[in-house]
Amino acid sequence: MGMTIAQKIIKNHLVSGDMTVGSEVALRIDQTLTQDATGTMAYLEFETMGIPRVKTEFSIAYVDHNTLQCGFENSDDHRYLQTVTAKHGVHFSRPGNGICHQVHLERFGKPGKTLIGSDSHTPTGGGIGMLAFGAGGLDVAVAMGGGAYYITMPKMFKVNLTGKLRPYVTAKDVSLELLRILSVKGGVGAIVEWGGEGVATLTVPERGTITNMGTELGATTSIFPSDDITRQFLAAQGREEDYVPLASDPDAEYDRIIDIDLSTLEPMIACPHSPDNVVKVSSLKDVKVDQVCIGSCTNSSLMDLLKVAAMLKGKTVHPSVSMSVSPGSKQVLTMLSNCGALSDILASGARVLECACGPCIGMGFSPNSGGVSLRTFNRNFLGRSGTKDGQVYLVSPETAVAAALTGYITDPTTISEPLEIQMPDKFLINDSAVLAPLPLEEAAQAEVLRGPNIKEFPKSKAFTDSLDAQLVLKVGDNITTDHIMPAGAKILPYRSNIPFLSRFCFEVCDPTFSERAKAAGDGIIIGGSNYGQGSSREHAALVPMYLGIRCVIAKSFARIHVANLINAGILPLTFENPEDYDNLNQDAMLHLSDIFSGMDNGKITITDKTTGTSFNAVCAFTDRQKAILKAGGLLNYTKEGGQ
Ligand code: MIC
Ligand code: SF4
Repeated sequence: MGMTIAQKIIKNHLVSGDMTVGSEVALRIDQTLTQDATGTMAYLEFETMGIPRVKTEFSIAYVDHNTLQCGFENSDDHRYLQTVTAKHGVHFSRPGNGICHQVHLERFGKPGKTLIGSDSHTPTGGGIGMLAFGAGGLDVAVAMGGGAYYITMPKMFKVNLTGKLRPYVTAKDVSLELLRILSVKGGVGAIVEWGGEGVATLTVPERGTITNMGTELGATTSIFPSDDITRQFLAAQGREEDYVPLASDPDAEYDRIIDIDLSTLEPMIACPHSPDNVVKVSSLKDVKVDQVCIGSCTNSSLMDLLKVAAMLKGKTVHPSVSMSVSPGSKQVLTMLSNCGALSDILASGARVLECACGPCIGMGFSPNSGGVSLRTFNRNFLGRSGTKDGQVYLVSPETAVAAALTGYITDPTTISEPLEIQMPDKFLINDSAVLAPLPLEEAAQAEVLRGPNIKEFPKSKAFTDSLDAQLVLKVGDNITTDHIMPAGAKILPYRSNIPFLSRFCFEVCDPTFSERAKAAGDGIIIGGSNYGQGSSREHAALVPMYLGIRCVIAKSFARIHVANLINAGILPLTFENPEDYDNLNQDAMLHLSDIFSGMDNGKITITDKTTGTSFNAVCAFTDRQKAILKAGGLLNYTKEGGQ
């Protein structure tokens, strides 16, 4: 039987396991990336493992989430990242050099290679034919140390593209259309492969937009073929030698095929507060807009911003709209500046921000109270913008500019002149903001600089065979890691300080959670379906662990979060009968017995001591996962010699 692109890359990197859907496979990882907000933890974990130098082909640390250096905490984090990476063989991309996924696509991504990154949008690399996964920091630390990355062998979905996008209809609209079809749960357990004749009409950055947004489907990852377009992009980036062709076999089998005709697609928009709440832009045309933000790892490429500049040229942003543009990288910003496009953006009244995540992670540009904000980003979860009642919509850059000019949500296909922008034959290459690690001889002597904000990694408890714990929080469906552990300007400087962060855990759902969980001692959280979707931040597991959470029982879990829970030594269980969820009340005392044999049999009985009733929760842990849980987390397990 023929193979899909992903199956071929998995086969080439298989360390152990068999490739049947649902079984565990261990993969050799060629490249790793971290960003600052998850990176400090990942390197603290790497240091704990006691391995002197990374064993990957290429590892890099980006600083892009919090670059502001407001206060010593953030500056200390940056200094720690710069010195720890230099010592251990990791490249360091300085603050201001750009957003990790954009820079990685431009400068380091290679077709056919595997990449894991401590950021959920690492699948952006699929745009250049990499098999790229978002992962928790600890999994990245293990991969840097030469360890394998474990995933459940996914199903294969194919999106078959035909036709060609019409002017002002974009790759972002393709992503939003797929989210409309599949929902934020629709990709769980699957790799989404993009194929069909329409693929040849999409540039690498457009493909990157699409694989980036695949994260919002809950997919394990997304990938495009590596073809002549990929070769041209690599050549324009001065690295044609990194090109290898990649295609699925003609008789490859897919579990599901979805057809999208690019030529009939219209501009789409995701309404508050979920990326799958998608309708046509034309259906919202009377909605007044307060703010427009362009950028993020989804839509900050040179092509995106050249289009933005062309639409803004000679025009003025509507007086009631506040507009920001964050270029994705120093390369993008420099090229915009050299060709004069930057002046067109500035002349329109838009504010140009640093090449960083910025407003996407709530670092500035929070909307006004109740304000409507149109963003070219990938997430519009409640409160993520920094304004709890902000109404955040996700759109393409073209739709964003149309709104910025008119002051209302506007279908861009109705307003403008033709927009003819060509990919450049040569990008401007200057990697001076990427620092190479120290040579081996110097590295051994080099000092790692830590500030007082860098606190110790919290210690987790090993499991015993039974557990009595209080049900400290009951939440509904689609809880995101932004609900569990919010980000934003106030909190991001403390990503290396779990005790401080813990005050904000679940703040948007229940501001009393942190205090109550601490007071309860051992605690249990009850969740609905798709618990832990969104970001890869392992803080959403480490902080609850620090607050005493021992177990989460949900209707279903998101992939990266469930791995992070196991890594943190928190037991993730699924309701055998989802109706049992309805009978549980916050504050109940729960008793779990025979946990070890239950892990083996796949079923654990839980008694609600408050009502005297019992119910079953199920699990399907691999032997390795059981050993990790029993040890109280991956770090303990690794220290005890586990692989
Ligand atoms: C996000 O987009 O939510 C983030 C911030 O990039 C996160 C990582 C983090 O929380 O640091 C992600 O996507 O994994
Ligand atoms: Fe940064 Fe936003 Fe991309 Fe996350 S989604 S990496 S915060 S730009």
